[in-house]
Amino acid sequence: MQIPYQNKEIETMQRPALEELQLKRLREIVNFSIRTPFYKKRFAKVGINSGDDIKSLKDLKKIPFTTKDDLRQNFPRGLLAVDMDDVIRIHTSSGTTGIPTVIYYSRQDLDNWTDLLARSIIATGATKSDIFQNMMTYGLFTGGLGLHYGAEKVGMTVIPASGGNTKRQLLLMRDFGTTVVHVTPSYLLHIHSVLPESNLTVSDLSLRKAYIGAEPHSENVRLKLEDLWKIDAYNSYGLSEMNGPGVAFECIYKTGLHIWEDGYFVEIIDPETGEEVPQGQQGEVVFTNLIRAATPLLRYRTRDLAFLIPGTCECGRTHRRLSRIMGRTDDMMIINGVNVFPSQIEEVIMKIHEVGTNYLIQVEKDGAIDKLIVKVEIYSKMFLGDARQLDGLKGRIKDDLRASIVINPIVELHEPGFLPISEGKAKRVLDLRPKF
Ligand code: DLL
Repeated sequence: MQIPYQNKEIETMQRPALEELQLKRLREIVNFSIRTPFYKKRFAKVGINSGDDIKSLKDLKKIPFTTKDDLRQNFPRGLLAVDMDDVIRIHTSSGTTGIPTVIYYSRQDLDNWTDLLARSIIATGATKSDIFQNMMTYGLFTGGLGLHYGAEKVGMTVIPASGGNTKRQLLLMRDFGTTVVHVTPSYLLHIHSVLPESNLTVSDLSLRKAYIGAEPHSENVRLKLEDLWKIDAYNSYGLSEMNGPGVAFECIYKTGLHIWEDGYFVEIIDPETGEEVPQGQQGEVVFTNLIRAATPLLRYRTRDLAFLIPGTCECGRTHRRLSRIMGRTDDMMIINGVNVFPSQIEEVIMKIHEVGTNYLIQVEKDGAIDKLIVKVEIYSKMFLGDARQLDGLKGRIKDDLRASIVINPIVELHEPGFLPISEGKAKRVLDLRPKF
């Protein structure tokens, strides 16, 4: 079988040469990092004064981990390593309390990222003849613009549809003959359920492939999507802190996600001890971005749990494969592809003085779509007043939540004592979505 490569030399590079390339890039990135007050201080503590002090890849382990909190505490420019005039784009990560995590990109950074996305697309067998509809949200979220530029680089015809408006998505697919989509798996399931209302069937459309990512999903969800749509579905993984999508992507064999190791140095650690786990064992994924100068991030703890798949892939690529994401080490929820921490919700509702102390965050499935219900107890005197006052309060809570978490929740108001009181550690989140 003809294996499609974008850059065969790099993609099939023998491991010693690949590691040599990683070392060269790591040294360069250390030189950029040292320009930031944050890393300068960190490196001083471990005796690193320049990239030359990194003698082998093992020396990376001298550098302490970087966390999301480090990014927040150094907001907005504490991790910026180039002149602001050289920054041509900003993305931020969803799912942070108050302060977002910001990533700056220089022109070269964007070119590097785009290149990896083009590589990912080509690895799935797609070509310039494909019509690509990007259903990931355009904006500060990296799923929109990231894939967009990658697909243009491949030469595909790009439909920048962004998320939502399902009937229009289907019309675009029909009218322009979309062959490839990039989408969250839950949304692609939902779109299928809307086909009858749009008087369409799968055979009226030309879809052949879907790139599914930005949220956890099981092998069964992939198989279901492939069966419903009669397509091939490829797992697409990434995170804003590592540019966005295109960190790891499945090739035509769909046996795990190739981590583009010339761009990202991967470690899998025991989240408790920080020590590297044996190959094949599940742990927390840690990445060092080797291809971004404007916001260098070294040994970034993703909080995602996964493992490296032993052995090599039939495609001939030497870049190792990551398993699907098995869970998280923190309480971050992903609701319809948007990251939300319970603390964000608490922060909003506790600012509203009519709200009492007990609340519950419930997440459930409504068909394929995630539904967020925020149940709050309010002081009983509120129930004695005007019903319009209650509606007003509900509306206010909803608006404030939407502004903070970018998700439209259902808000329920309850009298004190309605919600269960937990003895000991409060259980604030009830996630009723099926587990995998
Ligand atoms: O979700 C980037 C992205 C966009 C990836 C489009 C793929 C497609 P963030 O908003 O920063 O960035 O969220 C990153 O989402 O740490 C994982 O927990 C989760 N995630 C992303 N892709 C997958 C996936 C984008 N394929 C966080 N499977 C990550 C499971 C995923 N979880």
